Amino acid sequence: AAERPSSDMAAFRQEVKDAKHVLILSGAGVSAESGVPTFRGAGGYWRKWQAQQLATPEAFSENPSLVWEFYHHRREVMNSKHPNAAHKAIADYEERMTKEGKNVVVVTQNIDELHKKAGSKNIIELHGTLFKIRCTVCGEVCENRDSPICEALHGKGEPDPSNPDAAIPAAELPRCGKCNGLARPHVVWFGEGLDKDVTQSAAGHIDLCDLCLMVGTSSVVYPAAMYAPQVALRGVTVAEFNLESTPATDCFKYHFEGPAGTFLPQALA
Ligand code: BJW
Ligand code: ZN
Repeated sequence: AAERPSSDMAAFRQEVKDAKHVLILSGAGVSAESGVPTFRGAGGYWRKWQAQQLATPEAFSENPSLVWEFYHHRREVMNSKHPNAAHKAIADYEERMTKEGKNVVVVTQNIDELHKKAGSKNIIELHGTLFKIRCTVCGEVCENRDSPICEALHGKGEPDPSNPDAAIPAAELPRCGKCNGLARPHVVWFGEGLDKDVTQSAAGHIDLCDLCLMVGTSSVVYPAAMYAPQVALRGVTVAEFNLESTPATDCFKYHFEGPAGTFLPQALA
């Protein structure tokens, strides 16, 4: 279809009005205007590494101290970050739709919890959250919002490349409250499967939604990258909100190129 995708906001708003089950897929771009760095692109470095190098089970087993510095830093950064106009538009929309007996669900790749902070209720966190830890020995998962998460990480994790590796002994890194095993962030790293319950409930919305918004994701990380194209294949409208086009753009009916914080409040008003 040569005319695809369209950027006709009035036409899209009419589809928003008619929808009964809306799936909102989000990625790092939705939090960019809150000052949270995205993964791919200039802001994606921590010291000399990109997230793709540190967000792996291999990196953690080789140097758990380094990987913990990285996640500790990102937890601390979130203390001063707040939801932006895009998160708020999504949360307000869910509230209005719920009152009308309709359904809005946010399926996010983000681990920053900004959708929750904005007031969204129906959230599926595909890649986990910064604020849970999981024991590498017994598997126990627990919420953890301590700042710092442990004494040894206090003041560590500065992103400037001139900072030395803190080389914290494993015994002083975050430990399991149950068995004292080494704990790790409860997030999904490259090469790891997503939680079965999480992918199953996401699949339900992919099959049932009658409108889908794809917000601030580069559409390169699987399985999340295939969700919106899958919806589009059913003939359901998908609208992409991004600063640029992505490998998935041509699958979609609408593409709104620009900051999500500007376009989502218009689209969902
Ligand atoms: C704005 C904006 C503004 C900016 N407004 N927009 C099939 C094909 C090929 C490969 C695979 C495949 N299946 C599996 C794989 C391997 C791998 C993968 O996908 N690799 C690709 C990179 C090639 N996938 C996996 O390993 C997944 N596991 C899996 O599939 O298990 C089964 C399996 C196991 C083993 C082998 C095979 C299968 C797990 C992936 C987990 C990803 N984890 C991370 C880290 C999470 C924890 C953490 O945060 O540290 O998740 S990686 C990182 O990327 C993070 C993100 O959630 C994810 C997606 O990034 P996102 O959100 O799209 O961010 P960016 O930065 O890429 O893009 C931002 C976008 O916003 C840009 O487009 C900007 O333009 C835009 N933007 N400002 C609007 N204001
Ligand atoms: Zn344990």
